[in-house]
Amino acid sequence: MKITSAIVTPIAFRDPPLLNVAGVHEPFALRSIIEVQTDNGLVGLGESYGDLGTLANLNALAPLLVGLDPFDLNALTARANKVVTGSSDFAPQISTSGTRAVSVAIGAFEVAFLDLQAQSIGRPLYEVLGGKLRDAVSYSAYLFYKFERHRDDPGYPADDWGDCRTHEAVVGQARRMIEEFGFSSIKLKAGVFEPDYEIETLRHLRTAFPSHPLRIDPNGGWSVETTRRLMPQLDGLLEYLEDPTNSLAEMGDVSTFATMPLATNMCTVEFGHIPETIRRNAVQVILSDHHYWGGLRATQHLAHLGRIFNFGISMHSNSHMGISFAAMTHVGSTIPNLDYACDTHYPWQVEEVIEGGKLEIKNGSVAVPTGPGLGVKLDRDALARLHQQYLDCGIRKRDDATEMRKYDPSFNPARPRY
Ligand code: GKR
Ligand code: MG
Repeated sequence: MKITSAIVTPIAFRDPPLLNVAGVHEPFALRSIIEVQTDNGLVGLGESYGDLGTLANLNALAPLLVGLDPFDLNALTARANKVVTGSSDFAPQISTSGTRAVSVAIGAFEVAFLDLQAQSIGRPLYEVLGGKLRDAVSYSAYLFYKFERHRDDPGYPADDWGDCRTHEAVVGQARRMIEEFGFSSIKLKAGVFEPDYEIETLRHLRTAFPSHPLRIDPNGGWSVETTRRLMPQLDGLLEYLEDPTNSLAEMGDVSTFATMPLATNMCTVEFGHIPETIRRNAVQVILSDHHYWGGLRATQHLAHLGRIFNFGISMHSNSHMGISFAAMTHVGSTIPNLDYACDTHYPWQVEEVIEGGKLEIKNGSVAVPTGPGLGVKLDRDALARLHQQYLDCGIRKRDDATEMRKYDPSFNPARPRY
């Protein structure tokens, strides 16, 4: 089996006006869809970021994959490293910075390679990852404060979640997520309002859902001293506290007085960050993400380090489509120490690029696809439509801060905000 072409198609899909410390989501989120074709007529799929920097790397790498055997993941690694860093070494150096772009490029195509490997033997992808340990992977209700509609976009219909900036509206959002999808844990995206207000929202959630584990994620919006002041209020309320502060050093400081596990998808984001993370005992849970850790096998490696160094594993999410969701679910099914329900933005998405529309979330979980490979196929009409949407929307890089200035011209995304 030899690769005959690799195609990267940027898409834009509708995204609600969700609030976070950086600002507010724009009317469209960007992704890239990867198709790798082989001489035996198979197509392997991948999905990654859709910003110009990522697209440049993926487009530079794509032609260099022609002729490779999709089982040759080492060749993929070497070529990704060469394209992104210029180095002829087989693999990126494990340093404290700088490997992320290589990992993103590997991750985007590795999923497609693994999809091809599994399809070629007629087995589901989880089997080439060592086999599944569970039939379904759990996800959490990912709550956001949000505006009712996008500003400056009169043609864009308001979503059906409404304005969610009060405690009651966020509880209503959680109720709907739980009724529709059966989630059994809850994450609140924070860093938007005064922390005391956001903790009051958490208390409302606790009252409405007494047995659902709660998490809050201010994306580094709080200082160490603010987090210290808030700790008595958070004590006993949280399953974990995600990225209250913005660096490993600060997370290490918070860890000395935190009464619950700390989690991150911002401070420990490369293998080179693991030694400092452990040295400082900076976090007790790492949110894996195959898109930037270097693929599905790298995600398994990260989870294995968790077993060695005693940190828990959860999973991070950005706005994404069903190809990523299937990949997350396959790898999640193979990780013994996936201790927490994973994040997903999927309930916020109304458009889809895979055949048959959106994957089903039932009882808070997604069933691991059992068809050959990833178990999802591209809907070519949808791909063409979402690519046209990309061409038309004019967004080329996510910029929540500029979007927020349409509502509040004085908005400053600097962190810590509080
Ligand atoms: O989409 O607003 C968002 C999230 O804040 C996202 O950008 C984060 O990467 O969900 C993510 C997180 O857990 O930090
Ligand atoms: Mg986070």
